[in-house]
Amino acid sequence: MTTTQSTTCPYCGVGCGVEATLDGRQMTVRGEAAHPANLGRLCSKGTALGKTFGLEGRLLSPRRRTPQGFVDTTWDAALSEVAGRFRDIIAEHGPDAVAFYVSGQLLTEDYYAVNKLAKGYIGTANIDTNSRLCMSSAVAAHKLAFGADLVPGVYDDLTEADLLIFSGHNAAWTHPVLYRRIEGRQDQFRVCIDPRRTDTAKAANLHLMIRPQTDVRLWNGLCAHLIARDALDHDFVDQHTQGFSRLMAALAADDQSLEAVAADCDVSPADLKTFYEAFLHTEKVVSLFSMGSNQSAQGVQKGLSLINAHLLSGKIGKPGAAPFSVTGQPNAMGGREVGGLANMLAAHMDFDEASKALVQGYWGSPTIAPRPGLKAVDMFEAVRTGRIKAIWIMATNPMVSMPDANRIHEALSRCDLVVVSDVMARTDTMDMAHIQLPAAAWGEKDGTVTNSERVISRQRTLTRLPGEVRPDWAIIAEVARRMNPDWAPAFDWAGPHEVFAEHAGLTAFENNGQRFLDLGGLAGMTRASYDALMPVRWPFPAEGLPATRLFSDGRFNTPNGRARLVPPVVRGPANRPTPEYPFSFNSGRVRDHWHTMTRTALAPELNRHITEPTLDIHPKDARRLGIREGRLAVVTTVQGEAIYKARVTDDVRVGTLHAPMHWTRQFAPYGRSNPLINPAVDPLSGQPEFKHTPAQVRAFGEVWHGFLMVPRDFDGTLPEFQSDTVWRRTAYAHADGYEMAGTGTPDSADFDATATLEDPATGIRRQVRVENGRLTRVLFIAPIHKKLPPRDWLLECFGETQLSAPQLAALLIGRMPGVSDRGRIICACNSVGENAILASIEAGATTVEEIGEATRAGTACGACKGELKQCLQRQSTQKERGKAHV
Ligand SMILES: Nc1nc2c(c(=O)[nH]1)N[C@H]1C(S)=C(S)[C@@H](COP(=O)(O)OP(=O)(O)OC[C@H]3O[C@@H](n4cnc5c(=O)[nH]c(N)nc54)[C@H](O)[C@@H]3O)O[C@H]1N2
Ligand SMILES: Nc1nc2c(c(=O)[nH]1)N[C@H]1C(S)=C(S)[C@@H](COP(=O)(O)OP(=O)(O)OC[C@H]3O[C@@H](n4cnc5c(=O)[nH]c(N)nc54)[C@H](O)[C@@H]3O)O[C@H]1N2
Ligand code: SF4
Ligand SMILES: [Mo]
Repeated sequence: MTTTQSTTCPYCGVGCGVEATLDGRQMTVRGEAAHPANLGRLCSKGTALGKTFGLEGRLLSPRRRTPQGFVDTTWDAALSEVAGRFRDIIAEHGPDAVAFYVSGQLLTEDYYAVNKLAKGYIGTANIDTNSRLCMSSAVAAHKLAFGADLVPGVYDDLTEADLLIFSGHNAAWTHPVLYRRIEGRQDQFRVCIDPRRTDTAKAANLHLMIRPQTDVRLWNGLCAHLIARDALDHDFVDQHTQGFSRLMAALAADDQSLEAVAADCDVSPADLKTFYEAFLHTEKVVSLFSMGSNQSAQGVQKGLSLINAHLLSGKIGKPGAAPFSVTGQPNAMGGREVGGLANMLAAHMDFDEASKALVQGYWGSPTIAPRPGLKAVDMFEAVRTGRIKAIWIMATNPMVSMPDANRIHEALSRCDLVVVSDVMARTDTMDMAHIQLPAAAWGEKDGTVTNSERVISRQRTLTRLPGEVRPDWAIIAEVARRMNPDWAPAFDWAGPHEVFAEHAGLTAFENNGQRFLDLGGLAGMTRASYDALMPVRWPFPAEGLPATRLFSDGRFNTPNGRARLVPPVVRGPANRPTPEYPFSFNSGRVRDHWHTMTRTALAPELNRHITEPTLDIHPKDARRLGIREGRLAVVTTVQGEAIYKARVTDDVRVGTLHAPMHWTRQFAPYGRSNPLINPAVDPLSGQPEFKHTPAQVRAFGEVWHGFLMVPRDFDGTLPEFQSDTVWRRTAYAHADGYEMAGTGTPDSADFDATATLEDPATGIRRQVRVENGRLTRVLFIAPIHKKLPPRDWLLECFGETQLSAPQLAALLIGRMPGVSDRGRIICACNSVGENAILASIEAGATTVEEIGEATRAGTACGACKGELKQCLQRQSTQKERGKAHV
């Protein structure tokens, strides 16, 4: 039987509507044409949702750790143990001895349930979320400037704007569907502010490739420029803001001349002037800001300085004019609404006495957390030092994603009780659990998420719950009921619709227009109306939907209704590079992977764009340090070490390094970024400085390299490697491929080969095993200066149930004459490799559209169009060079 449902993509904060059709567990997806976020579009990750919906790797029953490893247990035993041990620890050490670390990938209902349990019943605010790593600087800046965590922009503003600024935001890769909206606006001027030349930067009209962490200087300079040129919106500043003279005095303390600012930011004065003048002369300006802004020890100040420029010029609350912090995770915004951050109580309320009384009154709860709890970095430190004795982690993988990851390992190793709820059986964090709880995944549960533009959408159930999995909110409610029978009525929801209705009710409770976050219009939600809920934007008070745009009447959520112009202060030279660690190490995302790869690594299409962790380093630095393209490089920081494949490119600045955040112990134990990252945080928001850690780099000096391939369905266990072998794993359609290298004797990765070819003269070894006509192992090893064959054809051979004679004969050569390699996959949706794209250009394609006609690349989600353009440019410069030689 097939069923079709409207639901919402579980990846990024764009929040695209998805129409999913299910036949058994076979899923096909389409972008939902009627959804306001995507109007029918999906990116490569959304398109591949069907590929990651199988049960491969899922945790299907609760398990507990024993000395012999994890064993299945019953829900009854697992829940009683979690409830009992939390209760005992609280009885002995007080409520602050337990903690919850949750996630912007929980649904609003899950988030609400756990926040209520922690703050209203246990009485601790030790509940923080991975949004601390993501949005907390923007949250703090919004609260300071607007009086509450309010995002003024909506997606329509992006197409409405005449000047669009990407500040620390690689939207082309991280919010692809949103990015595609602006394609139709050829006349829009786009500025990208990023120390790296990203795809977003390459497509912009102006790229300010600033010195890392100089954003505040840049935006302050703009504010000073607006003042000096008398380009303020005086009426707006007079009537709707406060703090102007203090801001002006603070700005005047620095030399704000174009030359001085340009020198500090290390951009040309001419480019800086172009940016400032464009801002000054354009009425409709949207400034998107994301992780390059938030993930900094000055994250809040970066946000404030950008917001100040909009307030001074009145470019806010109008169509096409807004400072716009985009959310990363699907429900980062929903989590902020329920108050899942340790320093917020609930529903945009803080820990003042009035708010505490209000929330406790609404909940009818026995207690209320008296004060803010520990923020993520401090929380794990308290786990490490034993102040926190039990932690429950839900829907996040802190062993990979927290800064200074080795310390997280230390913390969780020492903790008395680690409970982890996840959908996958093996993650780096799951491996640390005492109790593992199997959560229902996307498509198996009902709930709501709120996207970047405050639109609440439903995620809907598509299939029965597999195995014994349960939705997160239901697990939390059951633990609460078992912790104390008196609490049972407060956690006795009949379904997520009741949780949502209660949450909506709290936002409206005794509100009277005091808090802009008001979902009163949704408070009476029944199951039927919840099931039928169409995407809706808040605020949504009981009296009906107000204007789309916040602040359109110039009224902000501060006591006197005025926005605050807060002078951004930059702290001293903390966290500066040193002679020992002279580089600035930056980290972030690649186009086709989602965070710690627990889901996207299951989709071969998504693995082939970037197959292994790479380190971007400038040619000047690489030359000086003897680091070569494609060879391994070792990065060290005070905190740790990681080994990456070097990509020598002037897309990064001299003195800076960049690596992806995604790889884990399971895919590249040596290529993990977060053991490198210092735990410096913004003093106000507690957000870690993921984008900047002082670092050193050197060549690894491998003397051999090779690859191993095993069938994907082989036996589920990873091969054993020599301890000095650096390896990375990639899942392809039929086989797992391991890239290997080392400085000592080559790894033999022992297996019984059915054919071996050893060439003592060259030092090349090739081994294969064929069983009943099927290929079951391949190992190629060569000295580093010898080339290895391309991998595609061999990988494809794993899909053959009966290899032909010519195939068998070619195995040890590693390639089939006449069969060409696809190369790096550029278009993930249609699986088109670089080689086919280059061939189409050779054959005469001169535009992205013509490449699409010839190869289908770029004709689905379009996220690769930037790269197609770059292929065209590269080929034409090569031709030019060729001509010049003749
Ligand atoms: N493909 C994909 N998309 C995703 C995600 C994913 O994992 N994969 N995750 C989602 C999530 S949770 C998030 S938070 C978003 C993040 O989305 P983005 O913020 O766009 O992504 P990042 O790559 O983390 O960082 C953005 C840029 O900040 C730049 N940067 C570094 N230092 C500075 C600086 O000092 N100043 C400035 N101006 N820029 C700097 C980096 O070079 C980088 O290009 O993406 C969401 N979308
Ligand atoms: N170096 C570096 N580190 C970073 C960043 C960076 O830019 N650089 N960015 C930071 C940012 S912005 C973010 S948002 C974080 C993200 O980091 P994480 O949150 O750690 O990353 P995910 O891989 O998304 O983890 C989500 C986990 O939840 C599981 N899961 C999925 N669905 C469900 C569900 O319905 N219920 C439950 N219980 N589990 C589920 C997944 O299997 C996975 O294990 O990383 C941060 N870390
Ligand atoms: S842009 Fe892609 S990842 Fe983000 S919600 Fe849309 S389909 Fe999902
Ligand atoms: Mo994020």
